[in-house]
Amino acid sequence: MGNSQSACEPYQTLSGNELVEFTRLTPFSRFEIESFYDDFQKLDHSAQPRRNFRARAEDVARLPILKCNPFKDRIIQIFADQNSFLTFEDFLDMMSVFHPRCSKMVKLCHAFAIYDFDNDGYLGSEDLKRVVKRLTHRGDSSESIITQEDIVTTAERLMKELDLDNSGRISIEEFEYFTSKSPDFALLFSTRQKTC
Ligand SMILES: [Ca+2]
Ligand SMILES: [Ca+2]
Repeated sequence: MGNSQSACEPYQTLSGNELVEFTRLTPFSRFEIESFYDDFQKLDHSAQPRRNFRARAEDVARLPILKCNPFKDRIIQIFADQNSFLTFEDFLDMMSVFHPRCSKMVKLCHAFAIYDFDNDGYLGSEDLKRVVKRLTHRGDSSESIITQEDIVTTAERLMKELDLDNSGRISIEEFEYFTSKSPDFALLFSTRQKTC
């Protein structure tokens, strides 16, 4: 997504060309994009708002759509750069995954990547334990409402159910098969998750 205006130009609003481009490349309406842009620019606390502003991951994590999501850091990490900053384009790409019109396959691939904590392309036992722990966290703390023993038992049960070829790890194909019967996985990218 290009930016036809100078990076040094003070922030005013998105240009007509940018709005046309963003509405073409994302599922959002012009109004939604302008609203997102306002929200995004509010994360810029510098004296003079900048067009090339990049938001810090920890600031993005405090936005209402993410702040109660137990995987917010993982979600943001996928779209942020190596230094944990997001441009407005990165932000729009991330918000697109939350959109109801975003395809199930795109949501599925992102969910798989978020659950794959060690980034080895599979969901292993340790990944599942971390997923279960986060899904059962207590309020906004990192503590689970179930015991460590129950976390391990639940992760083992999940592994047994999803690991169709008994390889000891879950491939994206096995994950896809599971989620085709259990659509709740998409709640990870639901805009309804607003209470912690
Ligand atoms: Ca893994
Ligand atoms: Ca397997």
